[in-house]
Amino acid sequence: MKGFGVAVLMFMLLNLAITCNAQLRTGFYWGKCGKNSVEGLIRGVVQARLQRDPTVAAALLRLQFHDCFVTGCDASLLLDGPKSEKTAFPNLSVRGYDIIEEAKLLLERTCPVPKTVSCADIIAVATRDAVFLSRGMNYRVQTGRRDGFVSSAANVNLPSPFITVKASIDAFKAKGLNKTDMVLLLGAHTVGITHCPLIFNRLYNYNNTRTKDPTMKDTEFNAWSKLCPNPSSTNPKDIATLKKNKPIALDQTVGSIKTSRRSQRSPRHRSSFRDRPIDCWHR
Ligand SMILES: *[C@@H]1O[C@H](CO)[C@@H](O)[C@H](O)[C@H]1NC(C)=O
Ligand SMILES: *[C@@H]1O[C@H](CO)[C@@H](O)[C@H](O)[C@H]1NC(C)=O
Ligand SMILES: CC(=O)N[C@H]1CO[C@H](CO)[C@@H](O)[C@@H]1O
Repeated sequence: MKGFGVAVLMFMLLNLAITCNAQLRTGFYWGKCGKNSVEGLIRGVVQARLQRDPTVAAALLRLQFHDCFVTGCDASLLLDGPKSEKTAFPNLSVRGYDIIEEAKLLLERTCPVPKTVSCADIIAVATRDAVFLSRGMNYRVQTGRRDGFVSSAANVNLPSPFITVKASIDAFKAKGLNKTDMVLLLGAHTVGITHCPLIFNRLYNYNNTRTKDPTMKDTEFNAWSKLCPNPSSTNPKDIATLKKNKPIALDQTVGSIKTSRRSQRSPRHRSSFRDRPIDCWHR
């Protein structure tokens, strides 16, 4: 079921990309990196990371979702800069940049022609591999994406984790995605965990009332407060693991399953990957 959901999710993400870029095809990189397999090299990086940290799959799914939802799958999420989303937003819960960086560096070192592989493709392939290697489905990823180099604050429209379900449905609808898509996208990209600080307000201080959201059922409150008992925690690593066979219902706000929040992007920042510049999107 999880594998199915994730595969559908990826299918939708790929569709988002395809509508923006008609040249995508399976095996775009065949023969473009000497005798090396581009996808094989990326998979090696992901596999090594996953062995050390199984949460990498969720991190990459979320990274791809955030990238694709805003201006398509163009790696614009990787853009750095003094006011870029990555730095302005409390980014500790957004992870996986370093995996993309590691794969990019490996490809730059290995392929005879520099800048052969786009970061947008690395994200798509790495996410697929992380899903598959976490016992999800395998699926073909079409490649040939170009990295974007424009990033505009006006385009940032990821729904906040604190909005109502209705508002979330509308936000997805504006992207041509329906309720099924929404549930899969919001649910799958956490792969079974959520961040406690995102739901503390509903559990312990709803609308500054110092008590729970009155619309939250007691059974639900009991379940969640056991998973997230420390209301003062601001540690983004404070997470609740959701039990596979005991789903906690999605109720009238989506915060409980959602972890996305966006801040402003600054226009046109070069990717610097901290102090090591990689021209991720100019190919
Ligand atoms: C959403 O669209 C998909 C096809 O893209 C379809 O399979 C699904 O049933 C739709 N869900 C709803 C709630 O309309
Ligand atoms: C939050 O509290 C304010 C008053 O303090 C009230 O006007 C508002 O309707 C409340 N909002 C919700 C969503 O309960
Ligand atoms: C990947 C990234 O940009 N990480 C930054 C997150 O924010 C902390 C502090 O705000 C920075 O030190 C990280 O470099």
